[in-house]
Amino acid sequence: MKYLIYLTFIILLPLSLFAEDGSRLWLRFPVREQGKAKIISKHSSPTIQIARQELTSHWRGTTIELQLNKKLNYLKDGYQIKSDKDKIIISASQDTGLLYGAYHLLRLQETAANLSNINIEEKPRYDIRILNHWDNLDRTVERGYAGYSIWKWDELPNTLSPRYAEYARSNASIGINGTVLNNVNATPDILTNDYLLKVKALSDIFRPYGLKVYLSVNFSSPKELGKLSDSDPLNPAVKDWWKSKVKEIYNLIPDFGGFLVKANSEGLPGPQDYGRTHADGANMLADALKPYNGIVMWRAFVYNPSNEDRAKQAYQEFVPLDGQFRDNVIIQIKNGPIDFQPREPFSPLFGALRKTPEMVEFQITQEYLGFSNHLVYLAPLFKETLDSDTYSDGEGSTIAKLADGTLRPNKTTAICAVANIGEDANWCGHHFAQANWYAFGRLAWDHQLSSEQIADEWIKMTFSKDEEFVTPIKQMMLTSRETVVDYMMPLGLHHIFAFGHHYGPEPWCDVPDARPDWMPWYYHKADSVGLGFDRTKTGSDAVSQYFAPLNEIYGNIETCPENFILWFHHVPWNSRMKNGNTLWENLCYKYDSGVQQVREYQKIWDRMEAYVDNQRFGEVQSRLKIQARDAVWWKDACLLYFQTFSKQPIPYSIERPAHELEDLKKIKLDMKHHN
Ligand code: GCW
Repeated sequence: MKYLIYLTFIILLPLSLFAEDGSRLWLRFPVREQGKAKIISKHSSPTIQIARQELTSHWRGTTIELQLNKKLNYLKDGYQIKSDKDKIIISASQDTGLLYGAYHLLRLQETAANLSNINIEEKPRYDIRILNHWDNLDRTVERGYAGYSIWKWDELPNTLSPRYAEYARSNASIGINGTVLNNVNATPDILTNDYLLKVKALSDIFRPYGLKVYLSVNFSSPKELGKLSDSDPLNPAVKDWWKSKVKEIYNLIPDFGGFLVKANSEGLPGPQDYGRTHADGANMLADALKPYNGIVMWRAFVYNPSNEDRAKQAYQEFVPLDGQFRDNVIIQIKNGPIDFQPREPFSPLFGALRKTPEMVEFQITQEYLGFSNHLVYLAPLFKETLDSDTYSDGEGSTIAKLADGTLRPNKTTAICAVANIGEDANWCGHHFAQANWYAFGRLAWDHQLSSEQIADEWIKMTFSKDEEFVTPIKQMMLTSRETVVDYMMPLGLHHIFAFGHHYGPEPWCDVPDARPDWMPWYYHKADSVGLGFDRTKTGSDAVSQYFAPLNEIYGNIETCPENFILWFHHVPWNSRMKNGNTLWENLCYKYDSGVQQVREYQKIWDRMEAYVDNQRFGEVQSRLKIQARDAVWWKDACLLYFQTFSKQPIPYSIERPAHELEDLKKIKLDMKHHN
């Protein structure tokens, strides 16, 4: 019997090695034939060793020389790649630059780009390009939909999963150079010596890939862990506790990056517990980190149940503190003022802090975008924020340029996103969700890349270079974000998710005694007059937090972009929109168009069967079925519910509802999260 099991294992092994389970991500380089061109380098380091190894194994072209050149330090960890007679020279001032250059060349090879007369110079737009893992120490992942955490805390530091190096390599291949290992809802335990030894083990694996480790910290750690009487940032004993903790960390991890902090937000402790400000709290940590060049990423995601519009609160909290932060503090701001919705206008805090560096926080994990069931390519969402003009320093003050130091020189610039990575074989749950990890890395490196170019690269590296495949799949990806907006929350609707989770619709939800700002009605404000949140001057006045002329543009129902109309206005059901239809009609058409689009995606995908391996084809196909069913669920739930206010028929030209409202109201998904 034992023998049989052994035999089956041996037989199945080669199969599983080559199973197309998606575990290789976009790194599907062919193995290079022997006896081909050489890879030369005068210098050596563990990082250069990896660069050489990658090229030796996978590069099929001419000889490559890797050169360290201090004169190129103006490129930071960027690089040059140049054709030089019969070889190609990659040069950089840092060894990580050489590694990034090696991956750039391999990407060109894999996307069938022209490799003659190469002349490339690349400088990353942001210094710190970092993933935020919302991974808990018990290996659950907050808002994670790809299985348990890849960090096996219980086995660390003695057992090291091969996935750790694969993770670092994948990040390096797209220029990501930092990772926050644990959830912003941090437990003090991460700072115990036991855990720090585990963190050290990970950082030792990541280091040669240029990937620095950061940690989320709980503001109460001195009290909880150090048994101090409080965690007041002005208490000298608290300051000393952090100083010695930071010293302990740097003794273990000399290149440790710094702390990420969620404080006084959603019930977490913070400086305000002691009557201090966010600046007091951030500065205390910044002082402890300063001698080691560590930084503090202090989150602006703060809001309280109050009479004030939630969308205004981060701005109100932080603008008065501008100028009070140490120079190694960066304020980390979610792209929108509420919370990673399918579509939000940008947070008005961008550009409003004139003396304090700001960084964008995106969410790669699809908390509000169908988890890992829905195919949604997020580069267009990321770009929408990055390309938004805040007008803070006049026309052209885009968020990308404010945060990358172009408009306001910052000592350190950064950009981050909440990861969608878990233990699943394909890392991200949905094969296409890998594209969002990829896209974040590429945009963090260069926000000028187009969504289309990034999709093009990713498709060719991940699936196929055949244009018959690339063209329709790219089209599907590029439209997928607008599609999800259409079937979930068109025209500026937001946060009408079910209370127990953020997956399905529950616009009717009303939980007695629950926080109003966690209730869908707080956001959609449906009544017999119309729909939408009045944030104009006569409403909550959130519009006034935007710089001119946006305050006027958003504040006027005539000029407000229609994709934000219900974000900023309470619009009468019969109000005419630009295409001549009423609000109610357009709402119906939008939901319907979202549903029809997903049906199109199913057809597109089914036609592609010949180009994709069976496993990935089948898995994507199954998830598209779920997405199509969910889209109908969303459409029916929202239209049938809003119809109880509009009292108008659903236009006869569109697909009829497939459900009864009362049945939809009974659906309760069993999910662990509260709001
Ligand atoms: O909206 C919330 C999410 C929480 C998350 C929080 C945050 C980590 O639903 O799960 O907690 O945002 O960003 O801090």
